Amino acid sequence: MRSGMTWLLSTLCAAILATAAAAQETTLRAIASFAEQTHYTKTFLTFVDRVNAAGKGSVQINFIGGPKAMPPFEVGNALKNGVVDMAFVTGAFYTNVMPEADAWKLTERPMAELRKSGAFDYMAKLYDQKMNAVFLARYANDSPFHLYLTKPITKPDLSGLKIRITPVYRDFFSALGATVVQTAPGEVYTALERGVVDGYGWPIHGIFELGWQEKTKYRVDPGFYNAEVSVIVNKDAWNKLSDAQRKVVTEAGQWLESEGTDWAKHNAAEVERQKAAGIETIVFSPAEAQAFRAKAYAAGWEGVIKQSPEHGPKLKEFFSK
Ligand code: 173
Repeated sequence: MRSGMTWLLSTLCAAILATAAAAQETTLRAIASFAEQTHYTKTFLTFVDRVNAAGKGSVQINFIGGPKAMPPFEVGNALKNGVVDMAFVTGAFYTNVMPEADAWKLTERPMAELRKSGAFDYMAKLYDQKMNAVFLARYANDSPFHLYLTKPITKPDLSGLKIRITPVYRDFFSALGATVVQTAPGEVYTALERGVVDGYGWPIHGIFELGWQEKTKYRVDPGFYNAEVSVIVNKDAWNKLSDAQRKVVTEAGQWLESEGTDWAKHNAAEVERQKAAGIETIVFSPAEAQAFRAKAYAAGWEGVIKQSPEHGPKLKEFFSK
């Protein structure tokens, strides 16, 4: 009788616990480091919607907000420490936590290839060790950065010019002789308006969303590097998810990385829009253009290797063409 009772009770308990576990919904708190009206963050919100639809009753993402909710350069530590569970961010914003993250800008191979070659696994290990994070998906890709100016130049020489940067552009623009000023994207408009800077680095896309076309006279061609914006997840939060929950988030990540945006099409439209807005292009001679790009990569890798003598050379091998 006694053992029958115990059996009944433990069976009941097990059943109740199993039901509770199945019913338990996990919510991940997510932050974006680009403004909410940008194409970047709008697409991230589509990713969030996909998770929330497929993960109904299982896993949900609670979008906290953009850079007004948390300054971009603080996102790395917040993700590492679990203040947020998920971040939509570019490597240049968290070099304080993981200097190697800035090397994503130097990839000259598609993500699908990097995921097969060992390059992705190498980076994933660094995210694990240095950032307490899981790299879920790269969103921005196949899009160059450019130098935008309020004053014309005739050759690849930025002597006497003050240029707004992030770590993405620091080594290259410094090598071209610029005085560099680091700011978050949210401060660029005011810096241009007040004449604190004579130009800025930014990808080929996105300036209209921030109103910068009003203050931009020139775009320098060619572009250089490869813009990166990705979704990363706090490792403790990731490890707490069940396999089924991880599957939901992973599949949305795969969508974001491979189908999130047709960058070639998006960028072509942005180029047209810049032209229509009267932004002139400064085009170097073929020889100068080639030297300009070569200098970009040389300075970029030199910077990465200086920041990370241990991993920089290996990343160069993996990422370069
Ligand atoms: O703020 C920036 O210029 C920057 O570093 C960046 C990186 C990736 C995409 C857009 C901007």
